[in-house]
Amino acid sequence: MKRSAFPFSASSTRVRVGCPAHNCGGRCLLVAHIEHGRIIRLEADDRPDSVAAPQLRACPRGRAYLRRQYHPDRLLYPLKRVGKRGAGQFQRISWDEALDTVAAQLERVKSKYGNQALFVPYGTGSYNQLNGSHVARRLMNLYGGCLGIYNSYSWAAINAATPTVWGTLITGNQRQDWLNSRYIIMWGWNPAEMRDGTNSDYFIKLARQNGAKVVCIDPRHSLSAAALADEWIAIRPGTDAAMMTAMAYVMLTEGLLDVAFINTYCIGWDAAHMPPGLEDQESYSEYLLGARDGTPKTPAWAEAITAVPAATIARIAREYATRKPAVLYQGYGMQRRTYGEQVVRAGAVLSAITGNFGIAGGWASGLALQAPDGGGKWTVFPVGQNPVRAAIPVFLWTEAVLRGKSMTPADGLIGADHLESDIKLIYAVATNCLINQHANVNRSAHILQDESKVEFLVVQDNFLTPTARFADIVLPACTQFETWGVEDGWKYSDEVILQPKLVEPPAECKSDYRICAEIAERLGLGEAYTEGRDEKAWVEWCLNVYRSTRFPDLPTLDEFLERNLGAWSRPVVKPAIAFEDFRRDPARHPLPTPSGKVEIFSRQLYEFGKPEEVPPIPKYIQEKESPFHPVSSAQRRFPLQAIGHHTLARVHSTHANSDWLNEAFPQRVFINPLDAAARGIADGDWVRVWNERGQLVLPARVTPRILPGVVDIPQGAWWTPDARGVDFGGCINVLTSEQWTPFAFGTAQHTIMVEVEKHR
Ligand SMILES: Nc1nc2c(c(=O)[nH]1)N[C@H]1C(S)=C(S)[C@@H](COP(=O)(O)OP(=O)(O)OC[C@H]3O[C@@H](n4cnc5c(=O)[nH]c(N)nc54)[C@H](O)[C@@H]3O)O[C@H]1N2
Ligand SMILES: Nc1nc2c(c(=O)[nH]1)N[C@H]1C(S)=C(S)[C@@H](COP(=O)(O)OP(=O)(O)OC[C@H]3O[C@@H](n4cnc5c(=O)[nH]c(N)nc54)[C@H](O)[C@@H]3O)O[C@H]1N2
Ligand code: SF4
Ligand SMILES: [Mo]
Repeated sequence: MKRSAFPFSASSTRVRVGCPAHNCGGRCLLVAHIEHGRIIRLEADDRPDSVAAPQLRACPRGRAYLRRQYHPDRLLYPLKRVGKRGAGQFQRISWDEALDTVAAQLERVKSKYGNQALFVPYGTGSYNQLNGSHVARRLMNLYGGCLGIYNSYSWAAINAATPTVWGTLITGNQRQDWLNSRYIIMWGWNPAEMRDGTNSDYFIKLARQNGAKVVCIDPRHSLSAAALADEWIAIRPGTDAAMMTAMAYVMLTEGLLDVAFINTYCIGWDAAHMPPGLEDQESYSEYLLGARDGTPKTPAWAEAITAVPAATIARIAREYATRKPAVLYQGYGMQRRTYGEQVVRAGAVLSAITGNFGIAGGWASGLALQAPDGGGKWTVFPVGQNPVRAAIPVFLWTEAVLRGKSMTPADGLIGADHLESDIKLIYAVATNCLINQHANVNRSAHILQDESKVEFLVVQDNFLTPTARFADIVLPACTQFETWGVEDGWKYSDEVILQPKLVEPPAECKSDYRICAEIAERLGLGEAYTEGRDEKAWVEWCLNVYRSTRFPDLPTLDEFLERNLGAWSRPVVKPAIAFEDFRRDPARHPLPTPSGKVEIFSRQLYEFGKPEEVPPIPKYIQEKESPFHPVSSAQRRFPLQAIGHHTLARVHSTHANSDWLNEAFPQRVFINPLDAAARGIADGDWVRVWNERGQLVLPARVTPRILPGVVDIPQGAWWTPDARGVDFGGCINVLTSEQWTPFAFGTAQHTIMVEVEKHR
């Protein structure tokens, strides 16, 4: 490839550049063709390819990026609201007026209510170090702080539950090790579509070429079931813990387990191996055999719950227990549910009792950040310390608006036993989580419409999103091709990717960093915020951090630019294996759990004191909104389970307005022919989907690729209500519930029931 000259000349140039770092599940390299100050073409990584350092191959979203970059609806000027909150009526204003207003409101709310009234919500529009919500967090931290958040919409239950078993989140091997595996279960995992680290699908393909059998367990015949698996097992959503439990039952009763091994490495397996002082508690084998509750967790028991035939459950149990080494990889969709913690623990325990941890080709299930160090450092840009210690679980922001002052640690509040203020000012950067991506859109809209609650709302984005329509001030951010940036991998990371500024921002757009710096200036914090650096200088600063903490051989910015490197990858020649030491010598290398062992029984969960919803051993618990509720209840009106998978068409709601991606992956509700026939619905018909929280109207895709009784509305389409509040955009969050999981206080957005009928 031709070298490029920086800064770019007017003539044609080809530049390697990181695909804009949204929360897309990957991090890839693009080659941008630039002519006369405009990007005219994007191609995929053209560097040499190897298993140790594979090309960072782009997906359709990256390849279609120019439709977003040059979209006619890009925000170009600051706006101020002129109509009612949420009505979407705005007027163009100057940057001075916009930023003076934001600064004045910050000062007003801070002096009236204190720093706890200020809030920067979860927002994942940019993981580029120089853009996105973290640059606003730095501003807030310098300004005395704002109400903190912890956890995420992505991984709430899995983040909280994984360490209750393993004591750490770093339970995964580096992915090149999958090539050593003989059996891989993709459990609710869809890496062919839901990017989960660039190249995860590629490594599964290589493992399969090496002879691994791949099984996919998903209510949908997903792209991964089609492209990567030898077998698809359709399962009823929210019941995976029952299948996992029955698998353990089969292993136990058929003598497929090495009990001495289990008792060496684990605590809580049987009555003789319980934590000291808790010997009278129910052990895992007692639960499996039904010794206390009278219900043996047989495959037949699980069949009635999961809709998976008992013989299949037993066969998968035998295969996973004997065809070693084996990987049980858990996706995250099934933990975004009412009892999301249980499925995570049940899966982790299966990997432990079968001895599939700490060995090449195995996999200690759970979140599985990669050994040895957890992979990427999501934020190296120095956001600083938040002087406000109080933090809420990110999913509970509406509670902090409605009743912040009465929230307590029982609501997941940490760092304080109460809050001094409700949320009064929101500075929303790179997020659609106030409306589109949060649960129960109609409820969130109602809350935000009330100007006596959130008194001031500023939104900073590239488009007038459903969230931005509720703003008092809208600030136009440039795209990541229009400023300097740098990023590392998504979950798995053995690379650093540069995002040189390719083109000038259109009209009056500015970078997130520049906007925050200009607000800082007005608050008397200009120098403290920038430390004299512009975006490019901070990129150099970040490269130095990567170099000193993870990648000693990382090139300098000048080398990156001169050689048009785009990305730098550390080859993985000898993949790291999680828990290798513990496996070799558990006495000398105990796990960082209270017992030093794998905690099938968790004392921490026991002490949490909610055994019905947070049992100390993993259990299947029936969800509140489920097909099993008594027919007299509301569930009878809403007989179908609805899930919303992460589609290849979008990064959540980002790209929702892309014409190319919408043509390739039109937004539809996927429904089984049996359910469709019962309702007189034909493929392509417009249907109404509703429950007690809202309704939407969209086309139906009638397909046997989804289990009967389940519908799927891919999450992330833009909420587009008509005058009566009926959504015509296909946004599943008009139907989802704001209820949270019992231990992690995380989103349970996938647990909902709906009804579907033909739209007339
Ligand atoms: N029902 C349901 N809801 C879900 C999920 C689900 O599975 N089901 N998944 C949840 C998950 S896992 C997540 S992570 C969240 C994601 O929710 P969000 O974090 O809200 O992610 P996006 O919807 O992509 O919104 C990001 C916004 O950032 C903007 N943006 C992009 N780049 C930039 C930039 O450089 N600067 C600025 N200022 N703006 C930028 C985009 O235009 C977009 O409006 O959604 C959650 N919501
Ligand atoms: N293309 C694309 N890739 C993405 C994203 C995106 O928006 N688009 N977002 C990224 C982000 S931020 C995140 S957090 C991850 C999210 O990754 P996940 O949460 O894993 O993604 P989902 O699509 O919600 O769920 C994965 C699979 O689980 C299935 N599933 C749903 N419920 C159940 C269940 O109860 N049991 C079983 N067995 N399967 C179930 C779904 O049908 C789907 O095929 O994806 C990342 N990658
Ligand atoms: S996976 Fe993410 S980084 Fe890679 S091309 Fe797709 S959108 Fe871009
Ligand atoms: Mo996510």
